[in-house]
Amino acid sequence: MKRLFLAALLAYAPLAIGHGDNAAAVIDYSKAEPKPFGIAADPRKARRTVRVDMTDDMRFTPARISVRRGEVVRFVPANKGQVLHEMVLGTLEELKAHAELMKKHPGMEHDEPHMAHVSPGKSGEIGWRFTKAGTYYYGCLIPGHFEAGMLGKVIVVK
Ligand SMILES: [Cu+2]
Repeated sequence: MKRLFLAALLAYAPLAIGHGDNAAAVIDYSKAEPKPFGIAADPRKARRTVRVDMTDDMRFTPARISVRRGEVVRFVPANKGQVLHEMVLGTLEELKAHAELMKKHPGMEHDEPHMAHVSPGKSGEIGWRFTKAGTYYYGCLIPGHFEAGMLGKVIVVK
């Protein structure tokens, strides 16, 4: 199972969609693939914008967000530090597996609608609909950052 997931990650890696700093890139939300933690959604349809600051002390602020099931959230991760940071949504298991993969392949390009890579001083955007109640996470998977505790929690309530 884990092996399959990693293989899938590698297979999708070259399909760079390009958001974050390339906010102009177009994502076709009608073709969004459901994930265990929800589905990509057009951020222009969001009623709510959640700004998340990312800092070089390896923290997200806020580090805990509560959303309603079905609600489209527009996340705006802002990099307040001096180094690259990213916001990647997922289950804790997926984020851990992905962080391991990033450690093994530091130059690995990964880009999908549930993540934004953000250069210092810039901000990115993720549009997401959480389709199931539960606890999900967002992490920075740049090698060393996740391990240092760069992790936040999304509580999805009914
Ligand atoms: Cu980071």
